[in-house]
Amino acid sequence: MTQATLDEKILSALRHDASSHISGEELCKIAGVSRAAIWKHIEGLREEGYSIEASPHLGYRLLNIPDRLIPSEIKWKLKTRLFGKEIISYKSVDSTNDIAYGLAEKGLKEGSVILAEEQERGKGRHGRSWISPPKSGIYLSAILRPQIAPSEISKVTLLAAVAAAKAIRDVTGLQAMIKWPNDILVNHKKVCGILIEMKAEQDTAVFVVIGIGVNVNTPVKQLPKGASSLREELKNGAREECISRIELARKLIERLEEDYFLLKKDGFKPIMDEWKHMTDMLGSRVKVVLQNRTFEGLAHNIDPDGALVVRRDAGTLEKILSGDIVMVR
Ligand code: BT5
Repeated sequence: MTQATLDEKILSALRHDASSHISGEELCKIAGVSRAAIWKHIEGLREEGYSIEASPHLGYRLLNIPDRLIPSEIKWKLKTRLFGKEIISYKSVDSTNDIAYGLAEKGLKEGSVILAEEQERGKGRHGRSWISPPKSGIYLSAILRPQIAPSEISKVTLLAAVAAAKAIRDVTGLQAMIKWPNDILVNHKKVCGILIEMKAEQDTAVFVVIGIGVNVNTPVKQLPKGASSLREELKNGAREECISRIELARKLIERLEEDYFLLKKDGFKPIMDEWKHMTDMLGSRVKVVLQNRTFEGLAHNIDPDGALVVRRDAGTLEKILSGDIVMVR
């Protein structure tokens, strides 16, 4: 039996009824090892940050789990059929998207999730970087193998934005809003960004990597101007404690699966409808920044492929597939 599975057995027995103790003898039976081995593993779990009470007469009781992105903690109570069945979590990586891309090429299956406590070279779009301080944010990449044409990739971006905004709302109650194509804002400040990467062959996507970065408990001074974290925005609303990254990561995975299955079953329309309910940019004045030009206009609509349609001042409609949008206030 490997260390991980024994730890897992002990934890799952402890989690089963966290309000009462479980005797050493019972743990021995469940795990199939000696009392000395149980003790050694309890000590190991404590070193990892678990708070486990040991009382000579009553046995062991789980008091607290560490707020680390531990796969078994995220999987505990995860309500999915496919997503998050495989979760690989790293302490530090260059970019979770790069890891996920490499593993997807080697055949890692759909729904697998890569997480990291820190990214040293977190990626934004168009070669930009994503600041990824340790232990306070979520850096997550999920592998999808959708049957779509490469030209439909915007649909996946919008799907990921809807899923991320809903997960943030579920866990924090904050009014997370979407800004096309890939920003999640709270009080007009960016708290989450999404980077979609794809490997395509001829006319189909071989796999897609959805990368999501969320500033959860991140101190604002570590973030670029215009950015914030969920904790910071909650503080303004008087809640002081840290937000559970485990709970949010679990919710992100659940929402991604739910929306992905919805896309497969009913097509893009329901996702697009939800997207429109979670944005306040349609009808607003925007500056569109493309690689070789910029212009202003009114954000008019999202077209059936997920592109932004902007009405230029001369009245013409322009479809934007990829670019940056600055809100003009
Ligand atoms: C994004 O790009 O917003 C996509 C971010 C995706 C990050 C995730 S984390 C997991 C996965 N692995 C990766 O390597 N990446 C993905 P873009 O729209 O280009 O925005 C980038 C810009 O946002 C930067 O140029 C900064 O101005 C700003 N920025 C950088 N770090 C930020 C942060 N932590 N919070 C808010 N804004 C940030």
